[in-house]
Amino acid sequence: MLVLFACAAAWAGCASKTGTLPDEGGKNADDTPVTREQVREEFRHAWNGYKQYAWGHDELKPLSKGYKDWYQEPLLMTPVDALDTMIIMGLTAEAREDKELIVSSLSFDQDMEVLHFELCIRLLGGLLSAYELDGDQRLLDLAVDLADRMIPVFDSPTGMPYRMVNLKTGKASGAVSGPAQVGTYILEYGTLSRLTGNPVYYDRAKRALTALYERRSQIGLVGSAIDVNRGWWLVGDSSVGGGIDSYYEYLLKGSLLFNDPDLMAMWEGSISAINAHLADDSAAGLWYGHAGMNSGRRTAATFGALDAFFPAALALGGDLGRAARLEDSCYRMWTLAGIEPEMMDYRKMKVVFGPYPLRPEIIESAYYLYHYTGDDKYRRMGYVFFNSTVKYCRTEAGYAALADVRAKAKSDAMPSYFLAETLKYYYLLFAEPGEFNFDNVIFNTEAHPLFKNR
Ligand code: DMJ
Repeated sequence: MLVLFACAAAWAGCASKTGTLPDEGGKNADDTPVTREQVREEFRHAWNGYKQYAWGHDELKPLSKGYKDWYQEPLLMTPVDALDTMIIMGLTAEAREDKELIVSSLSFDQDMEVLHFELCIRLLGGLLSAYELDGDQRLLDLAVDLADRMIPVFDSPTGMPYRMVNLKTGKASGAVSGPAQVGTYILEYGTLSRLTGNPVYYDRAKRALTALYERRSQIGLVGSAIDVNRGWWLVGDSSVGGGIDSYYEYLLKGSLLFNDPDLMAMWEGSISAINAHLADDSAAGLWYGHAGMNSGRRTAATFGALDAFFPAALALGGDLGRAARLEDSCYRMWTLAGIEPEMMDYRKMKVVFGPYPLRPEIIESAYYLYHYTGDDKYRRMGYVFFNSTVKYCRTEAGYAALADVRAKAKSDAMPSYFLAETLKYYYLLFAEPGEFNFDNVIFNTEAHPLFKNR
């Protein structure tokens, strides 16, 4: 833990400079400064709502003041997802109480079918990261138990995982999958290999990533649905958005976390195809749209909240120019309706799908860009994002997703990633210089930091 908080090197180059927010659509946005203490208080507000109304369950329902469990038995989605955020924010009492709940009541010995992707990024990632920050062996034991129950998903003819697994029997199912659900495992399973000395976890995850990469089209793109038994593409629509996103993210992050040149070569092969065929660069700014994986022809000029992780990926991959231009576009997306829609048409500058489920990606990208450039503009974007989230999503019991950003109508959900990712990235964006060492870690796609070189 000490290493993480002590080193100031991550902040080199972050001397304050000033930049301007993009003008378009941002004129009335509230960029009143926000402090990390305010973020910490809002985290406590959300956590207290969970504690009061959903304790021991997966997620808070912030409007009806109840709870939601994903499956027949709770798997503590919110407590596990939130634990490392508490540690990073210095919320010691909350972290102690949360950890006690987890180690005393979380059991994966359950006869139920679960989504491998979601349990991997939220629970396996959360347990591993909390273990690395806190050192409690019981967290690692839970992580090993979970991974050993899930690993049969990789036993397909192609090595690409099935989508679901029964935690008791190991029976895997769901052969129709997509790139994100095939290729978002190397960070968590690889970290487990490093911590246990057992290479099997890393090997399975890498084999899956490689099998998917080998099935890219001649122009280097992947589609959005694939049969993992036969290795055939079922849907050829290509983008960097939902369903595909974290496959690309894990090629890059896996190569950096494990110094793996094969993964780096796959990232380099992928990013050149993405920039050649998905980037849409015009007077209206830089966007990344949809195209056919074989033809490269534009199929839709849409971009959404999930695509907004891509400036962070570009920045981490060294392309600060495109990263900055794309984050400017993302800012326009946010300010179109005063808070971020799930999907917009960037040629018409129109919202096409209106929910805001408290997503983190745009804030993650502002944090990465602030880290790499030191440009104060990214903190001011963060102020706009944070102030509108408080204004439109805060409720008496916590935070609520929006059903539609145009009407600002709320919906009865507070996803666990709001505490794992959204509030963590706000906190880190507004943190003190030297408080957190970005360069020591790689964040998994759920914002759980995993250590490099340990
Ligand atoms: C998170 O669970 C992860 O970031 C995932 O990769 C995509 N969606 C959500 C947050 O929007």
